[in-house]
Amino acid sequence: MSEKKESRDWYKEAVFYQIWVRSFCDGNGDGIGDLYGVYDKLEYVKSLGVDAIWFNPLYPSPNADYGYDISDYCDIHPDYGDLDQFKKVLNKAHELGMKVIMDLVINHTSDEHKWFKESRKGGDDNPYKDYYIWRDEPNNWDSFFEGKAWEFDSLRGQYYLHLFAKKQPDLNMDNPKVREEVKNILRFWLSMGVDGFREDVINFISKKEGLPNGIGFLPVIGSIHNFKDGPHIHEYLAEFRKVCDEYGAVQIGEGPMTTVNTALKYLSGDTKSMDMMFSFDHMTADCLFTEYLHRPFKLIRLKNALSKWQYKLAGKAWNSLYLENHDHPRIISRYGSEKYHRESGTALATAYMFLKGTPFIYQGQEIGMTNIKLSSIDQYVDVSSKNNYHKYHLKDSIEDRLHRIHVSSRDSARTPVQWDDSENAGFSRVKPWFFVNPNYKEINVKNQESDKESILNYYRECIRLRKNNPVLLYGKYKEYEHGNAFVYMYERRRGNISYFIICSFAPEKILFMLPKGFANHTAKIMLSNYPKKRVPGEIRILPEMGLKLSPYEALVIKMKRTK
Ligand code: TEU
Ligand code: CA
Repeated sequence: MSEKKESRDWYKEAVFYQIWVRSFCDGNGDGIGDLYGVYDKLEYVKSLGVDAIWFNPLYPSPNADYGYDISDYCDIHPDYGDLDQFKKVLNKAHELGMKVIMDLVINHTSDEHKWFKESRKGGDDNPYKDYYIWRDEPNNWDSFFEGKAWEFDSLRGQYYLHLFAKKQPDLNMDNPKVREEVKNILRFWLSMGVDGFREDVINFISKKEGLPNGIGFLPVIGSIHNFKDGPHIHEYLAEFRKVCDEYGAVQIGEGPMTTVNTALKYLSGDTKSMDMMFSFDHMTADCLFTEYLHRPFKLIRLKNALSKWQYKLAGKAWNSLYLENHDHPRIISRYGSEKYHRESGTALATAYMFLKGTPFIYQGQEIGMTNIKLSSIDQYVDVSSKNNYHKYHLKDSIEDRLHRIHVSSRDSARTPVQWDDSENAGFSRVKPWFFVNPNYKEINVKNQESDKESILNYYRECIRLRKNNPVLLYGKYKEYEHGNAFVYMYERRRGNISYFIICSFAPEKILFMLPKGFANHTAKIMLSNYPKKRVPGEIRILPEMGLKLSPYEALVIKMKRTK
């Protein structure tokens, strides 16, 4: 155990792959992705060069929020297999040299969890009575997913709090019994051999005493200060950290609306309870707060967010790096270009994979899967997409409202993975549980395996270059030409060796003037997404007249620094 403990820092040199199992691969032919499919694809995952897997919730769930409404924390959803199959997957992943982390969702359970069913009954000697947050009168908080944050329960004769969907009642973390339950869940999975947790909306679990009203006229946002980074958050997380310490388990917190300063409290000093936090700032370069409030993409906003986190965490804490996950639409459709699919997909990979921190790759991102555009809201299944559509912009035309869903829906990240060009994209022998993106004939793993310049093989290149490379792992970050609206350029430096990462986000050719002092230096090309134009391995003299960048051109060059 102590050996494992000492090695917790493995996450700093790791690349993670995220699996949303329902859409990953169907192994038993019922149209739903499962752990049999995962088992068969572990060699593929390994072939990317990744070191760890994060599984979205695999537990029994009525799927009101696709797994984030858990009805049993210590079992596997029958759609995905059973505990034995999970152990097989875990062991095989370990044999292949990959760690496995689970999703821990403890802000809320499903309303079908035994605890909630019992809690509804009330009664003074009921041990589950105070497992949830019950009140005679609701306050004015909104939920994120379904109207007001309070729902009346006729059996108990009281209202319960749900910050997310109605079927996701919030646990009462102030109750020590609930915290004991959480610790038991941690121990259950850790003693099985799991290597850590991604902890869902972890900054929401402690609510302000008395649950005061929020500022009424601002939906959701107006009440957030009453439950984000709440009064006891760091005490409670210290209790959970202690359990994780016993096993050397890695903890990654998901914190909606986390700022750098609040994140640092979780990541450093006396209150350190997490090894990394998922931040959201860089997810709003094309929207306000959330993708549904869409605005045109601006590279400057992306650069602001990335640089802010790079600079402010430097020397104090470790970043997590991602462009996609199960909650966000596909990145090429957002920050890149479906027209320049390969070019922008590889440029986006270059832009984030070499930042300081641990990169996460979401299933399908490595082949550049794009957003799906379904023709009616009834075809969507995500609770938040449906809610947004039915609640906001009701005066707009159906087309306009549907367009908002096309650019924002979480369902775009949840279409079946496109393995090949056969029926159902090779995801399943039968009709899949959800729509396959019609572009699967062109965009699929099989095609890209055989194409040296594919997005898939480019991700492999990125991971290879990053691996065991102290400059790219630990070197200092510095951004250049911040004001440039089309090019993101940064340096990773250690000692006298620097890597420069240059990515164009322009859909046409541009001339990029290198910063002062760069001209006439020799540089080695380490990676390029136009490998015929700039051959990796070649040494070039940097031009005085600027670099002619092709659409979405990205390159990594290595230079010796003299000062
Ligand atoms: O996400 C938290 C979160 O901030 C999102 O719900 C966000 O508000 C939403 O994606 C906007 O569309 C976590 C999980 O990652 C998400 O899948 C769950 O739905 C949510 O918590 C509730 O458990
Ligand atoms: Ca299945």
